[in-house]
Amino acid sequence: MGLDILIDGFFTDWERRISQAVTVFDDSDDGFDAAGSFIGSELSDYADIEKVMLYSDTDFFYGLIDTYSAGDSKDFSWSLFLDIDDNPSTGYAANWGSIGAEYLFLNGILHSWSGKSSGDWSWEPINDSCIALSQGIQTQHLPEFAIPRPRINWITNNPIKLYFQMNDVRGTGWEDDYMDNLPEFGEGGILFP
Ligand SMILES: [Ca+2]
Ligand SMILES: [Ca+2]
Ligand SMILES: [Ca+2]
Ligand SMILES: [Ca+2]
Repeated sequence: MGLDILIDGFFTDWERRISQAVTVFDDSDDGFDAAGSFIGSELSDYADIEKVMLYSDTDFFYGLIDTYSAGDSKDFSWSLFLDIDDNPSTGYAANWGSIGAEYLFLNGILHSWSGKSSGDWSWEPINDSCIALSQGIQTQHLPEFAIPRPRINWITNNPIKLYFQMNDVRGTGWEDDYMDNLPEFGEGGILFP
């Protein structure tokens, strides 16, 4: 089993799979601050999600986050919440409880939820063979990843639900961050495939 999409932070190899991939578009200038207030055009282009592309084969789940400009990887962080059973009552209550995430892919490191109640921010990193760019690895690239499907316990053809966040790391702590979400706050997740 080999990778069907190259994890190199570049977009061009997705064109080969454009008819099979799922593309979900996001609005421009629709970010929020950490308090949940709309900040619109203050969001930097490199943290403003334009679209995500999703694709899977038998072995891997692939994704790409396309922003309005490529950024230096130290200026942003990215998160993907995965609701593997498409059930908001199991896992972490992400996106204001509209999805229930069993896994969190944070800057390319997979985590398994270990909380007891749905509001617990409790994640265990999984040491594994996920492949991802670009956080602390390369700069001026778009985040791209491949997750082996057994690592997220997704071995059926049942759809999973996904929620993306891109943080503009402008200050010294999370409270200084501006963020963009896909789907927007409280609006659930993307069903894939
Ligand atoms: Ca690529
Ligand atoms: Ca956006
Ligand atoms: Ca769930
Ligand atoms: Ca958005």
